[in-house]
Amino acid sequence: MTSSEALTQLADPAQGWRQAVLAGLVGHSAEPLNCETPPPLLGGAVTPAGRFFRRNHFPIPDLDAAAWRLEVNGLVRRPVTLSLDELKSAGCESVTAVLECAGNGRTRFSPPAAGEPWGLGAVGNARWTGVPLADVLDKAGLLPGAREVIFRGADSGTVEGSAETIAFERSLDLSRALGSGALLAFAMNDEPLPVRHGFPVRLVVPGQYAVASVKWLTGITVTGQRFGGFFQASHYVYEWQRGGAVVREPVGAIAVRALITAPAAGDELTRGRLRVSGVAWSGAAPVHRVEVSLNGGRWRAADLAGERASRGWQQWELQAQTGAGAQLAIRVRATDRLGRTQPGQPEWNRRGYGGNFIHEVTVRLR
Ligand SMILES: Nc1nc2c(c(=O)[nH]1)N[C@H]1C(S)=C(S)[C@@H](COP(=O)(O)O)O[C@H]1N2
Ligand SMILES: [Mo]
Repeated sequence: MTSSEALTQLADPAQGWRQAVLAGLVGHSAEPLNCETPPPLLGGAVTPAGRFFRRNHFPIPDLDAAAWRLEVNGLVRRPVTLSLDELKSAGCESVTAVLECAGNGRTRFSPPAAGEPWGLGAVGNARWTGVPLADVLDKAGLLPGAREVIFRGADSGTVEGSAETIAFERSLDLSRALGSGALLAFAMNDEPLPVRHGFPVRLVVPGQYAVASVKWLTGITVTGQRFGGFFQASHYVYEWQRGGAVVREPVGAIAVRALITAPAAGDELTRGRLRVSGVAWSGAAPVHRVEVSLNGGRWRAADLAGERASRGWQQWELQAQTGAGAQLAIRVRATDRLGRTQPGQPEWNRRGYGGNFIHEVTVRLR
């Protein structure tokens, strides 16, 4: 047991659940805490921490900031153990970035895919502030043979198929660790990171599915091998059925997606002028185009609103007319600068990752 593990308290699951439900989140489980944000609560430039989805595999550790240490070791010239003040003194940067669970949209797959039953709200956008991971690795000095960087969280528990207690661990290959703008973040929307989002320090890897963004970070190990941990090699791997074979591929860049945040499904609107708005993002490149279709009609371009986003989501809106029917079905799809558009039908995979289904909202007209 390391010193930081010995000092771990656990957050109260009943309280975590209550807070989430009061904030309007949809709860899937209290322990571990798994909750998502209904799309109408996702409008806006950033997602307030209170409304941000929560995704956990194990009980939430409530770490003592004064006792917290980050160990950086493995294939480095100068292994170090950093206190929070020492880490913060390494200089800080901020980035607004989307975190999206790789399983977001999973319940739309048919036949059903295995895993947490996420609708479309396991996503949020926040301004993260912290120390660039590349600077910390640079200070430690990578040794020849370094290939991957393993990140360890203070949370642990058992997973299916084994009685052994394991920590939450993930790795990044060196190019992503150094080149993706990853931060060791200690602030979310300019406030200290809440306990449930990784206090005191989490990794944030912009553009990658959020499983990469390890919370309650206590260890960084540089290795010459390929990391084969449970959350790296067993789960969070696409299992595509292609040509009679199963093709495995670890989840990586966040797939392009748009959500309608207003109006909400089931709203009753007055016929005539219509304003549709929402958010859109892609991990591979900034959003280039957002298109809306009304009642299955032609795709028309929405206006990109607010600031042009690079790693965060892009707000968008469309002004139109409702038409005369009793109902209106509104669909939206996004395209990024690499030309990736949301597909009509995302490719099925056993665990239902990357389900960037087109969002459709139906409203009533009067
Ligand atoms: N230590 C730790 N980090 C973790 C996880 C976890 O269970 N433990 N879950 C990951 C997954 S799958 C997701 S989607 C995001 C969720 O981050 P959030 O709860 O801050 O929204 O955290 C990632 N980092
Ligand atoms: Mo996730």
